Amino acid sequence: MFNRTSPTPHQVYLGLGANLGDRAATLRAARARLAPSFTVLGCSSLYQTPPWGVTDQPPFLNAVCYGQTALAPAELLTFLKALERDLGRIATRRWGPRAIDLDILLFDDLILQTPTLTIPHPLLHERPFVLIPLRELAPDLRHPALGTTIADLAQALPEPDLQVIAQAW
Ligand code: PH2
Ligand code: MG
Ligand code: MG
Repeated sequence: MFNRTSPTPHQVYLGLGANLGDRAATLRAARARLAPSFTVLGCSSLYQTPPWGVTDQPPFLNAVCYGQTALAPAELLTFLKALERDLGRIATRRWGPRAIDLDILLFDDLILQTPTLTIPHPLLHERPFVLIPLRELAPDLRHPALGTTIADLAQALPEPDLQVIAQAW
C-alpha cells in the first residue's frame, strides 16, 4: 500500500572557500548548516591558499567535504546558493572576494551540463585549492569525464603553494 522507500542518497564532494571576514568561522558555520539536507561524512584539512584566477584579493581558506544528499543536482545548487546568502555572501565580480563559496565538485559519477550547473565542476582539474584537499579524501577517485585519478591530476599541478592550517576544524 505504501511505497515509502527513501531515494538512494547521492555521493557528493563539495568545495568550500572564503576570503572575507572570519573565514574559518564562516566555513565551520557552512559545514554545520549543510545538515539535514546534506549529511557531511568527512572533510579535508583546512588550507590557506593564494588567490587563483583573480590574484589581487586576500588569501583564501579552502576545504573539500564529502557527504550524502537525497537532493537532485539542481536542488542542491539552490540549497547551497541560499546558504551562501544566509552566511553573508554578496554578489561581486567573477572570481572576486567572497565571504563563502560552496561549489558542487562531483555528484556520483554524473556528467551534467546545463546553463546554470556543470558537473564535475569545470575547473576542478586545474585548481590546486580543490585538487589537493580532494586528494586527501579520494586519491583514487576517477574524474568521470577525464578518466584520470584525483592523485594524478593533483600530481600534474605546478608546485602548489597551499598551507594546512588545521587538520580538524
Ligand atoms: N575561488 C575562486 C577564484 N579563486 N582562489 C582560491 N585560492 N580559492 C578559491 O576558493 C577561489 C580562488 C572562485 O570561485
Ligand atoms: Mg568557486
Ligand atoms: Mg561558487
